[in-house]
Amino acid sequence: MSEDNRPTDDESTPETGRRKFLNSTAVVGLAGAGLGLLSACSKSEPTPAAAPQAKPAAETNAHAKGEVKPGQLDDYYMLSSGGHSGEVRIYGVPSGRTLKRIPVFNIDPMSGWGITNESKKIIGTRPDGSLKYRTGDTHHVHGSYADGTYDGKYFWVNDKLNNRMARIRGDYLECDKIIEIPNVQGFHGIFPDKRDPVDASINHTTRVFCGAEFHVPLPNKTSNAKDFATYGCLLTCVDAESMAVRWQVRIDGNMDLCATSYDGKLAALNCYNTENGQVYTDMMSAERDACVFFNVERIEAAVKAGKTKTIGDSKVPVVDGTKAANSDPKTALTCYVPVPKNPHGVNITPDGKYYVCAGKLSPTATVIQHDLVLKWFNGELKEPRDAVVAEPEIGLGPLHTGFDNRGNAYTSLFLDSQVVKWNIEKAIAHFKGDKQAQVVVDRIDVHYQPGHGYTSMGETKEADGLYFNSGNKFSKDRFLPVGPLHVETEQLIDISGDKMVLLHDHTAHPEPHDAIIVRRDKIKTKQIYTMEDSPIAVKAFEEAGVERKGNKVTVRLMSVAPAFTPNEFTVKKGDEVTIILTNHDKVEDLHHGFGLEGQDICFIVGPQETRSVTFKPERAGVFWYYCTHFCHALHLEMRGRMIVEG
Ligand code: K7E
Ligand code: CUA
Ligand code: CA
Repeated sequence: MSEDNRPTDDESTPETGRRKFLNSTAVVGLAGAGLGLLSACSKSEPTPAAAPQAKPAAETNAHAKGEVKPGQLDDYYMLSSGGHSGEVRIYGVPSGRTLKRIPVFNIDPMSGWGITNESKKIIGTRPDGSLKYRTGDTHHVHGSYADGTYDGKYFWVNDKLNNRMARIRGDYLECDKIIEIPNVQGFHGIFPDKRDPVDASINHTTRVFCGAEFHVPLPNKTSNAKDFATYGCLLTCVDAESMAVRWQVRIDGNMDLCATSYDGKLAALNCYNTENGQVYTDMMSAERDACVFFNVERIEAAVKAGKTKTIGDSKVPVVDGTKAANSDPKTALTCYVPVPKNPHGVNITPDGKYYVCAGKLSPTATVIQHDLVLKWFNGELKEPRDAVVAEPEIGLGPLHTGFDNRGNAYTSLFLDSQVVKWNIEKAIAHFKGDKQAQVVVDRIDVHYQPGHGYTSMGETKEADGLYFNSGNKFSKDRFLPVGPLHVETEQLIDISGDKMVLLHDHTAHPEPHDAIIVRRDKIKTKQIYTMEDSPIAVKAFEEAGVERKGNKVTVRLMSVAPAFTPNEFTVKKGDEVTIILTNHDKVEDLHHGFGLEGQDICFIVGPQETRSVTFKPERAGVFWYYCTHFCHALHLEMRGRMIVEG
């Protein structure tokens, strides 16, 4: 056990650590039972950085066979989308243990997300104070980069349902910002850039690119509904820091998933509906669709030069990225590389050389060479299709591709229920005419129908080639049946050898799509909040109590285990009551909950954190508030009364 009670892998016997933890809790408990002595809680100082002490697996390879013994820590964080649960999850890899569920586009009574004033402000409210949205559909989580690898600062996730993008800050692993993207529907793929295409000194993420799948009338007016010529899709660029929408690009076809180059120059999005079809038969009619490349530097210049339009009420500058307007490579903003019909995911190799676009309806993967696309933009390559350097047949229903650090790609095959390992250089040799080249290296059955698959650190230049996680869409017979709706299967595969080896299954609540597997030293979390960060913190006992201004009542509360101060307050029926609660406990993990009987209010406050809620009591009477989060031997006794006068 380290100084700050954090377990480390050096802790040989879990038992020792456990006893120490219980001891320190008992001390806190006794101190707390002394009733509200603040000094008793400052025993343990805030511990800002939580990077586990032991070396990550990339150095020790400690868990290469996927075994994490009791008391041991995982080597990676896996940040996963939660689909139409609206949340983001964190799993440990290789164990598959669930570490956290981060509420984002959903409502979460445990933490109070969508219930506290602070979270409502992030989600957005209507004039009457109610939430603007309560649902979301997350597909893709990606992290901010510095020097071609994760810097742990931010993570972004899309909401396909209400066309929003959320940011999660890496230190608390909580959502801190949500924006709406104008002029689009079916917002699907996202990817942060990895460096600036113009300013060489900016070697970190400053933009996030967002694709949109569904064609909508531009502008979206009922009178345009039958006029398909007005329909279109846009690529959106969002500023990583301010989260403002910087610009949009009008394109032909639609935008599905996204990848960005390591030099910052290009964003690539696969397009399955070049036909601009409204029904699936139309969307499948063309033999070829496209992988569309966006020249970021030129787009930024066009925006600066004012070669833009706006759409409807939106003030976002929109540049023209359609084929017709970009036929001259030397000035083109976009390059449409033809690929077999209805492709899905696009991923870039860790060395930054190739994009792999999966075939979906075609049993192929298309390999597009990055510097050849740049050559096309310089007028040195005749046709965009000439940037394709391989198109191996790999199996049925290829969707997504992960990479190791040895030149191999791992593609999920939805229809075959397999993951196929194939070698990129061999595929290129085969495409050039070397029919002896053995492109496919190995295949492994997964259970069943995989969607996304991704490797440890595989979206960075630090890809380590140790693990591949297969996110399967159907679990069928893999787990105890729990009624008509089955749990999803996540399968961890050891890719460190020539042959892929299935290590284990773990469950996931429906329904994850994409995830990233981030080495644990990349994420440095804070364990304690900073009281000063909240402008409304109740900083001392003298500040606690009730303040009335007309029918607006502010109740300032403090929590110190095992008591709320004050433990009684009085308001009137119909008052607009705001409760502000500051948790004065400083011990790591010592959260208190605040549940208020009959008022639909429930949230937690972490050590040194402040949160607030506003509501109108509708009935007179006595209503207990109690601690919902087990905190202390006297947790059940931690409560107080709200008296509502009629
Ligand atoms: Cu293939 Cu939304 Cu990334 Cu699902 S998407 S799997
Ligand atoms: Cu405070 Cu339970
Ligand atoms: Ca198509």
